[in-house]
Parts: sequence; C-alpha cells; structure tokens
Amino acid sequence: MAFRDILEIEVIGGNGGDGSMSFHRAKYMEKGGPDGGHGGKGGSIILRAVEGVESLERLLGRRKFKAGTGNGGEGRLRNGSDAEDIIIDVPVGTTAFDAETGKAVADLITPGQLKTVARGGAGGRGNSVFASSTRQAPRFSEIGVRGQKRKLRLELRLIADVGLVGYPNAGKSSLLAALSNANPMIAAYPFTTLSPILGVVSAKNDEERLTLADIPGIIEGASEGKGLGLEFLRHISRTRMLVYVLDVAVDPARELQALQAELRSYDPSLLDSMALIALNKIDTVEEDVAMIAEDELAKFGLPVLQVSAAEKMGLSELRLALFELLPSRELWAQTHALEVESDLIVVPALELELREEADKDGQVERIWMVKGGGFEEKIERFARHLEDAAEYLSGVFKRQGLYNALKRVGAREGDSVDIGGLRFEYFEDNDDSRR
Ligand SMILES: Nc1nc2c(ncn2[C@@H]2O[C@H](COP(=O)(O)OP(=O)(O)OP(=O)(O)O)[C@@H](O)[C@H]2O)c(=O)[nH]1
Ligand SMILES: [Mg+2]
Repeated sequence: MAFRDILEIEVIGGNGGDGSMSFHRAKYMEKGGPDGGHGGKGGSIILRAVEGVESLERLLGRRKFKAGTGNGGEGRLRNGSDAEDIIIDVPVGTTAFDAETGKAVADLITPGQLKTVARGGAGGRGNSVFASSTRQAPRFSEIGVRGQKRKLRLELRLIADVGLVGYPNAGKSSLLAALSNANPMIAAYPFTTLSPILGVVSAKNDEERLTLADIPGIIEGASEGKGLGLEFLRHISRTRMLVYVLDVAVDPARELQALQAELRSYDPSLLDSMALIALNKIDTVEEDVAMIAEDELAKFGLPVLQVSAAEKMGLSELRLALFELLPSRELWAQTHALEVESDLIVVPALELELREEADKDGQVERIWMVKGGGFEEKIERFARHLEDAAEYLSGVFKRQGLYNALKRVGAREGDSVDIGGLRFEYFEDNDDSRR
C-alpha cells in the first residue's frame, strides 16, 4: 500500500442564490410594494480533523468538491434556503496550502478542528430592501456572490505525540516494539526502517495513551542527502516530544551532537521541542561505562534514561517519563501552530487611474478607471438590472467614499468614472453632513 501523504484537491464553494425582484399582487390593488425575498447562502467547503485516519488515501478517487448553490429568493418576501456545507474529513495533522500562492490555509492539529477552505457566496438581496421614500418601486435586486474556488495541496504529517530519532541501528524500532503495539522490522544492519511507523503506547493504568513514531535513522550529513536524507523529519516536525535513541557503546555524546546539528539544519524549532534521551543497549556494556556516558550526556540539559530494548530494562521508567513530560496539545499548539489565512474577506486595495480619450468632436474626455475597493464586485451583483440600479449604486459609491477619493486625486466636475466597463458621471460631493 502506497502511503499517500500529499494530495491535490479542488474545492469550490457554492454560489449564493439570487435575490428576487417582485411586486406584491393582490385583488383590487393596482400596484403593490416590492416583495422580492433574499437568496440563500451557497455551501462552503470545510475541512475537519478526525482521529484514527492515518493517511489521505481515504480521499483518493475524489479530487473535486463542489458545494451547492443557495436557492433564489421569491415574491411575497420568501427567502431562498441556504445550501448545505460540505465537510471533508482529513486526518489530524493535515495542513492545507493554497496550491497557487503556497500559503497555509488550514493547519488541523486537534481532533474536531474545523476550517473553511472555500467560502460559499452570500445570497443576493431581494428588491424589497432597496425601497425607500424616494424609491418606492426598486426594479432591481442583487444576484448571489460567487463561491470561492481554488486548488489545495493537502499535506499530512503524522501527528504522533512522540517521535524517536537516532542513528541507524541505535534500536529505535526495538524500542517502539517494546513499548507499543507496533511490530516493526528489527535487524542488525543500518537502514532497516524505510518509512515511518506508528505505535500506540498505553500508560500503566491503561487509561492514557500516546502515539509513538519510529522513523528511518539519520546520519551525519543527512542534510546534504546522505543516508535516507531528512525527508522523514517532516513527520516528526509536528510531534510534541522527541526521544533521542542512542547506542551506549558508540560515543553517544558525539552522536547526539551530530543528530542535533542535522535536526537544526532541517528546522531549528525541532530543538525547542520537549525531549529526552534513551541511552539504549546498556546490557552490552559494564555499568560504569553507562554511568560515564550518562554523565557526559548531562551537558545537553535533557533527562537521560538508561534502557535496554532487547533486555527490557528501564522501560517502565521510560514509559512513565513519556507520559509525564509530554506537553498538552493546547500548550504545544500555542507555539507550533502554523500561521494560516484568516477568515476575513480581504477587499483588494482601491486603484484609481486617469485616462484621457478624445471623442469624435475632438473633445477630450477624462475617465477615471476604478479597480479594487470592492466596487466592481458590487456592480456585478446588479448585473441583471444595471440600468435600474444605477442611481442606487451611485449613492452607495458615494457613501463608501469613492467620490471623495476621486476628489483627492484631482477629479473634476464633468469627469467620468468607469467601474468594470460601466460609466458613471462624477459629481462633487457637497454633502457635509457626514463629517
Ligand atoms: N543487545 C542489544 N541489542 C539491541 C538493543 N536494542 C536493539 N538492539 C539490536 O540492534 C539492532 C538494531 O535494532 P533496530 O531496532 O532495528 O534499530 P533501528 O534504530 O530501528 O535501526 P534503523 O531502522 O536501521 O534505523 C538489532 O539487531 C537489535 O536487535 C538492546 O537494547 N540491546
Ligand atoms: Mg528501525
């Protein structure tokens, strides 16, 4: 079975339903008031972290997720219903990146955590809301906002609680086998373990559990591609605690120093993780040799535990230390969670550019091209009844400060304003009431 842990998917939020343009009809009434209801919200695509899934494999076969469109509003003030959100379950430890920008969109590290990755569009408003004393029969309504659409790169990093790191042959797999339910391959030659393996460790009382990850051995020069390289460190970059497994008989202090240098070159924050040293294979040396090694290792400032995976020595102390020292998920997340994109909708910055065009009589017409500021989107929403909505829109633009902004860059009475191809006449904003 291939271990798929990087996957690209496409997520498409549903469009909002359109607002309705309708007028009340009743017997004996010539013309009733506007009664168009609002459109419902489009469905969003949401990622949810679930425990107990170890690969993204589950998602295979389906690469595209599209949420439904909100229902349209109707007359008699009937609002369209919202479309349902689509929830995609992914394993705890999944990070989603925007495939185009490379930015992190979601970092799911605790079970049950949710993150919207493609927003459904808001529903359009019906014509009833646009009625005012001066506009009693608005002949326009909004269309729904388009849903967000993008490609995501999902990356799964095993979120084991504890990661075993060490040189090849140090006895990592032997320790995993001795402490957990896992059955890794163990052999007296380096690079026996070729891909990460997880095991579940139970506390003595059997109430608490933690997961332990065994990864291929690391050697000096791994950051330059020696051995199996550092690729597998990705899997322990999200563990909350490291156990350095060292063979007591082969200069453990030197090995630890080399290991830490490799880890540092991959990701310096790995060295800030909670860690302890399992000084392994103590059955192979005299007691004083182990004591000297332990003293030497003391300078690293980490707890040292003497163990023998083969002879099952010191294992209950090691197990106890794991449960005692493991930082809580919440505490860990405070310092290690990736910075992800916020849920706020970002309005692109307003850009104003003056264009001068000669008309057929040789008169120069000044046109202000407007980009950003959310104005084009605003117009798009009235695409169905642009002419009828023009006066309303002009008022909105004024309230949102467009004309003031134009004035600051030198707009004059008689200039035109072009927003997404639609032309308005610029007028001086003499309204002092809002100062
Ligand atoms: N005497 C003794 N031998 C051990 C002990 N722990 C592991 N070994 C032996 O050391 C050898 C390597 O053990 P592994 O557990 O495969 O080592 P590893 O660190 O997983 O090695 P790689 O997967 O190659 O990185 C095997 O022959 C084990 O039986 C121990 O505590 N005492
Ligand atoms: Mg191994």
